[in-house]
Amino acid sequence: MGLHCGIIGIANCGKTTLFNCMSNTKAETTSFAFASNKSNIGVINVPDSRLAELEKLQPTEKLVSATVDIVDIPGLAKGSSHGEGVGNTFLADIRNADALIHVVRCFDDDNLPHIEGSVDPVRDIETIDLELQVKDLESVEKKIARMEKLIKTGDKEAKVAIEVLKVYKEHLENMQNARTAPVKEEDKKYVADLSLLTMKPVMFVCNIDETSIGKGNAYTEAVKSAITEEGVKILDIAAAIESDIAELDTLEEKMEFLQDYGLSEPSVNILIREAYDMLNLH
Ligand SMILES: Nc1nc2c(ncn2[C@@H]2O[C@H](COP(=O)(O)OP(=O)(O)O)[C@@H](O)[C@H]2O)c(=O)[nH]1
Ligand SMILES: [Mg+2]
Repeated sequence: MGLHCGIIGIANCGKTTLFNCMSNTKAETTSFAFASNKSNIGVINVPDSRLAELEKLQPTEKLVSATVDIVDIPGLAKGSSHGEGVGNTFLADIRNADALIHVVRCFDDDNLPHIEGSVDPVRDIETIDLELQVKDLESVEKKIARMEKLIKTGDKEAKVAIEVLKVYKEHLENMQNARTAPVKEEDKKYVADLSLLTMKPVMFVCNIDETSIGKGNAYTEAVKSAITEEGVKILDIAAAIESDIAELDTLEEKMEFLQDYGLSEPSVNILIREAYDMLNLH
């Protein structure tokens, strides 16, 4: 089984649009908030320009590129950790992911009302993070309860485990993600079995309109100021434009279209490479 990368984000931020550009499969995009409760899965090749170059030098029978499984996970919304929206079956999909791509709406569109009444990507990130933190807190608290029982049987390791688990508990209660908890590398084993959702490596995609390509906008600036976590990548992608490009038949047409926007390759290619790097680093 390949590496799994999950696409998350609030309703209508462009997850499925982005998924379609990445995977070239056609899943339904719609503006109905809880349109789908099933995750879309696609296997994508990691575009590597070096592979093509190598092929020229030394033709091989088959060009083998790396692959990543990409999963478009709908359903996350305010209150979804309590079963609102489509319920929380999607949590299993997030739990199975090795890394996450968090898509945020950074475009205005009067025809596409935002579920919260306004476009505010920083609020949206906090909304999603909070839902995941609530779930993680549940997992940590359950394990603390289990360890407390073990301590009564004289288990010494359980005592150490509880100390570490309490650090995570406090961190999550302060609305922080598990991956930033002040815990030593060797102590992380005490939560490894929990597959904490906010422990997973994440990168952000700001879904922008075409006029913001290459320069960003006030929304993307706000996201960049809000995400202070070290090593977390933030990419601007105009998903709607990328999906138009993906529809074109010939490479020439695609290149022409890209050049009109000052791009040298589809931004989703960059995204796929970044996602692959993120998966391999962890
Ligand atoms: N204006 C604009 N609309 C977009 C963009 N990306 C997606 N949409 C539209 O937003 C709606 C929801 O997109 P979808 O990908 O289904 O969002 P999801 O709920 O996150 O999967 C669809 O009608 C898309 O056509 C964008 O960059 N700009
Ligand atoms: Mg969708």
